[in-house]
Amino acid sequence: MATTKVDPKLSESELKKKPKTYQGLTSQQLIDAYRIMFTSRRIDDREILLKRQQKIFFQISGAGHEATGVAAAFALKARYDWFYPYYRDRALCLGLGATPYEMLLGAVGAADDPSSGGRQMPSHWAFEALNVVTQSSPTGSQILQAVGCAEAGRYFSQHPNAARKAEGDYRQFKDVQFQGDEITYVSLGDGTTSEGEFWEALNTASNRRLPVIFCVQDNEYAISVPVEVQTAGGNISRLVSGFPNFHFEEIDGTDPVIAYAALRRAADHCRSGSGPAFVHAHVIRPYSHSLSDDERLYRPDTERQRDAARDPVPRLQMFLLREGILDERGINQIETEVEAEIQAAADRALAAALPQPDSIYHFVYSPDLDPTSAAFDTHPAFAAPEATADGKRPAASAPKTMADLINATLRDEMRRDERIVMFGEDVADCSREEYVKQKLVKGKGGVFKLTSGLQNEFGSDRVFNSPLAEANIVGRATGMATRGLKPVVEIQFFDYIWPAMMQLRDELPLMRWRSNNAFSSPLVIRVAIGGYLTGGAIYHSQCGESIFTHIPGLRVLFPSNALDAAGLLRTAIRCDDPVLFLEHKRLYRETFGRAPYPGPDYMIPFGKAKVVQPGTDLTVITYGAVVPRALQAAQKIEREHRVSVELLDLRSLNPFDWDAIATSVKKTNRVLIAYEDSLSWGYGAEIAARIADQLFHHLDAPVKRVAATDTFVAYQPILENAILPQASDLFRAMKELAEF
Ligand SMILES: Cc1ncc(C[n+]2csc(CCOP(=O)(O)OP(=O)(O)O)c2C)c(N)n1
Ligand SMILES: [Mg+2]
Repeated sequence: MATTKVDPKLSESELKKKPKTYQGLTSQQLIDAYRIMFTSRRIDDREILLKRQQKIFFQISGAGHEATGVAAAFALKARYDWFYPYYRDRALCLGLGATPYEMLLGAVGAADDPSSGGRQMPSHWAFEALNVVTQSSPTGSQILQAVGCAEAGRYFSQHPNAARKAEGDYRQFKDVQFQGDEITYVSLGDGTTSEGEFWEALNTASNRRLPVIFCVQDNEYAISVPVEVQTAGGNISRLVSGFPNFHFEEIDGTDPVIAYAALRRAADHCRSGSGPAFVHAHVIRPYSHSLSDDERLYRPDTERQRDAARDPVPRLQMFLLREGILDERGINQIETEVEAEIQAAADRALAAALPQPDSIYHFVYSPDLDPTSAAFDTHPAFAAPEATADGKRPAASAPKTMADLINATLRDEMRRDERIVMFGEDVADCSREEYVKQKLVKGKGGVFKLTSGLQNEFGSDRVFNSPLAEANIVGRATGMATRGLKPVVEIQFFDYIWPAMMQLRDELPLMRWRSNNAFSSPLVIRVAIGGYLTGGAIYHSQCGESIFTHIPGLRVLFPSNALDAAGLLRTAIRCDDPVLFLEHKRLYRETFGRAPYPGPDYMIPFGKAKVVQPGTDLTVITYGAVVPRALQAAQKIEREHRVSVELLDLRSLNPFDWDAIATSVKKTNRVLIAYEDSLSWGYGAEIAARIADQLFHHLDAPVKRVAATDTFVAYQPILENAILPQASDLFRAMKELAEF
């Protein structure tokens, strides 16, 4: 635990007189605790003043939560354990070693704010050197990440070689540290226990006996909503008590001695490998929810006075006096020193350099590894592939399906990089692995069999099934990747990606940008997408890629053939950014676009379109399953009307190949954008807008689009055909455009 000043030390004779400890806390530690708690409260007070003076722009306090925070800092190990705190954890962060100056830099939004460089609101803690991982504003989105963090720590202690640095891929830029008996601490408020992700996290931590301390700081309110409205029966401890493998504590979190004892027991349970712990700390919230809230609107004075009597700061002060640990002079001395330190810190923070406006694009993506670069441009080596786990060695030249080559790429990369782990629904060959060992069953390996054989070859700690919970998959993967693992996870159907949307929109792609490059979570999410299935209907046919290309920080790929899938997937796995890898289900086993195995190092850079066929009369820009349909239409129009179509397959949707588009449109002067998703607000709208904006003078005809109808995809094939863009629709649009 770190404090910034030397405390009034007890003299030798005083120490002899007072060998007494308080649940293991020495008198000196209690003095330290008081200094930290008082510092925390006074920073809140200073920020409130600065906000009223309009020198800072937001304030949310840790007031009333200080005792639990400082107890956690004392019970855990700074720079050793991992921390996913929430905004009330100011005292925890001070206890771990963060300084008032650093916190006030955050309040000002200074360039040197260690949490975010002025990008996040104050109290959104991130301290790289202290293993305090960047947190966000959505309540509860940190909890699954904490679970993934704990899983990564365990994985590295079981696979220490995986932690080694390697050149030429993301590992070069990701230092891994781990401790065999480390703990991950995650905290949240009482209201946040209503979020589904909270329950998903407890479930997995319990099931996998993970060393996670869940600390619920229950101040009885979530803004104005009281705990009995959030939590059935009004007490979260009662509801969670059935989870196996947990150590449970329910305590008065305004008493640092009680809180310390509980957190020590929790830590002992976790460190021993027995499983997670749940600490339910009853605290108070004396300063309203935030400075934007006035709790007098919904809490009567009687209730507020009752809370005030439990205020942890005066309570600890009284305790120190009563126990004779400090006298009034000692208390005064600490308080004077703290006031002076905060004054100096505030003066410095207010004078600190502010971020430059032109820095806004820094760290949207990795500054170290550019997946569009020539380093990811390699030639296929069409030699015989490695033997598969079952000893089969496919013929060198045999064309393979997209499904085959994705499976082969995953296998190659898992052999090459021990940091890769795979999980998702049904991705394992067989969770009850003894069935496979006893040769009772062959194993499944994905509903589309894309991960087939990987668990059998690489083991159940590298390839395993997740619960049926998409946020669980993405949230845990994000936490793992923050620690240096490379999760390559699967979302079984694009139609069911939505439970993970909070993680996908507010967490994963922002880890780097919001922490000003202190943290990052490069990983791959493979998603089976798309229709043309004859019976796929509404919930097994969806596209919707533009929703994800709209998210800065997320790379989005959509290959149309086996070779591109292999090359782009390998780049995705080796790169240093989070990647959404969209695999069209209809293309998995299609005859179109098969290719021989291109070797274990074949890569395609992101952002490079492929000219499927060159042409001179008009350009068709497309990707995914529309590529073979557009090709069919292009060949027909060439045959029947001598119209020469240049067909571009974008392959990579973010980044996309603007140069290829511009070159082609300048040549043909006519352009059609075709995509499988419903027409309005789709991916093609952005491309069309850019062409209109930047290539206007090169156009001889309006920019056209062909896409699905603005409906969902229906089950009956007659309806499906009418809804999804067909070769005949493309043909008609090409003809109109050529004749314009
Ligand atoms: C997902 C989400 N929904 C709503 C909000 C707005 N919000 C911020 S804090 C908060 C209340 C949180 O209450 P609790 O979990 O009890 O924590 P406390 O603030 O009381 O410590 C709400 C509703 C949010 N930040 N995130
Ligand atoms: Mg609360």
